[in-house]
Amino acid sequence: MADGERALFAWMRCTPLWPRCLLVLFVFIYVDGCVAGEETFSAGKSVVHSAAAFSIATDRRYLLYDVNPPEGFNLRRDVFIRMASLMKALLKKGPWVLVLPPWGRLYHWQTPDIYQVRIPWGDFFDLDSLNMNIPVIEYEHFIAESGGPFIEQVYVLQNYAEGWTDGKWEEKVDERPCTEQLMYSKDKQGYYRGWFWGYEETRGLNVTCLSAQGHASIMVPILLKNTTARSVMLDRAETLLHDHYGAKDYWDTRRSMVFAKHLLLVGDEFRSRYLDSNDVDDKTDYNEDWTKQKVRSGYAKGGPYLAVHLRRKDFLWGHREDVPSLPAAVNSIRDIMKKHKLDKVFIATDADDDEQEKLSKLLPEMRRYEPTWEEMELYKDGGVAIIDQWICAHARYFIGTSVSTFSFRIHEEREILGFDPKTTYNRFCGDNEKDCEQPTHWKIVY
Ligand SMILES: Nc1nc2c(ncn2[C@@H]2O[C@H](COP(=O)(O)OP(=O)(O)O)[C@@H](O)[C@H]2O)c(=O)[nH]1
Ligand SMILES: *[C@@H]1O[C@H](CO)[C@@H](O)[C@H](O)[C@H]1NC(C)=O
Ligand SMILES: *[C@@H]1O[C@H](CO)[C@@H](O)[C@H](O)[C@H]1NC(C)=O
Ligand SMILES: [Mg+2]
Repeated sequence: MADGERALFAWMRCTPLWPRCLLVLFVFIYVDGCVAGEETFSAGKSVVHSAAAFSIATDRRYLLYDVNPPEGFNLRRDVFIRMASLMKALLKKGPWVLVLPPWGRLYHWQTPDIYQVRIPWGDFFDLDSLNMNIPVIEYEHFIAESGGPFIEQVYVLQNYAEGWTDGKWEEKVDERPCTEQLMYSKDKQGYYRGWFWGYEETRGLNVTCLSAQGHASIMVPILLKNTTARSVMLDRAETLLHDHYGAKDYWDTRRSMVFAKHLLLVGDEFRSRYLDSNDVDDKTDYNEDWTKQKVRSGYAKGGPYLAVHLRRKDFLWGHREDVPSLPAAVNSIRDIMKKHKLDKVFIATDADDDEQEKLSKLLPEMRRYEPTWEEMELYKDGGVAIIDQWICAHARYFIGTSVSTFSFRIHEEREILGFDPKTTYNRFCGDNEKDCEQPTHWKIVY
């Protein structure tokens, strides 16, 4: 796309919201003077669209974060929500921006010969939509804007070594000796190197361990009073809890996590080609502006297929009680298809080749999204996971796997689209599981 076209495109995307676009410039000038009002960044009230808007804000501080390396894609998406609520608390006090931690080096993203580090959020999510909730920038934007690959203060969060004293819960944060081996080491200049998302040249100027117990916003006083660093990274951010799990703030952030357009198009194309599914017939039309998307629960009908998320791999290890064998899963699938008069079934799974082969013998009519090598190279494991989730989110009926965050994110997507909870909060039972409790319905809050 030529520059002129890109500018026009950006303008066109801005057009329906143009009073807000102007407001953004105003907001940034305002923020620059350090007088950001409480309402400045509340969800849906401000829209940050253009790079021009960013360059005006020079005094802002940067919040960076990372998550325990073994954690997968879908728990990381949950930690983003916790950081967003911390950001909302910080924005009441001054101009902060959240730096999105590049994706990569994830345990499950092992497709050979495909380079999967330093992946920007824009490859998976729509940045304009994220920015309508809280101000966010990509890591490379941070390097350019802040004057180099330096993070002034790294706080490594950890639990209290002594656990909860007296079994009494209280919220607290204290500087403490590191309880685990520090994943950062000093270079010749005395700066810290470590895993900064594959950016080898990035350094932390100071690394300190903090024991933290509480909700994400307990970090507000620390960030405002205990450090003057302009860029602060919270490593092991999953240590912090949700401020308001399942409340409006949670859902606002969750709704802002709109998938990148090119992935939605691939999913929609697959639905229409193989599953007779389209938004008009399925009643799953959605507003491109998530702040305007609001549908009655039960309005969405979904495409004429059953969608299944069948988590395997590490979920099989240790003979988890709540994960079914393949033959048992296929029996359940057949029952559901009969009961709901569906003759098509879509399967999303991380099963290995051997299990995939078994599955296709047991259920020859199943449909899967199978990317070509070129598609895999383009979308990567993360994009393919999103395409699978998007297709699952549009089915007339969905069944997932117990305690899989991959399945949980599909529940939320269906909740946003307005599906009847009965068609969403379902999971397989283990072959010998006694109390097969079904997933909790987290009702959307607007
Ligand atoms: N494409 C695809 N990938 C999957 C599927 N199930 C699991 N995965 C991969 O395995 C990872 C599972 O890890 P995670 O996101 O932590 O979810 P959880 O472990 O199920 O809670 C995902 O991020 C995907 O990379 C699936 O149905 N389709
Ligand atoms: C933050 O500063 C206060 C006041 O100086 C101090 O009491 C507290 O221990 C500090 N907290 C951390 C985590 O450094
Ligand atoms: C590093 O950060 C800690 C915690 O904020 C602070 O106490 C310490 O003085 C800092 N060290 C340096 C060398 O700036
Ligand atoms: Mg996981």
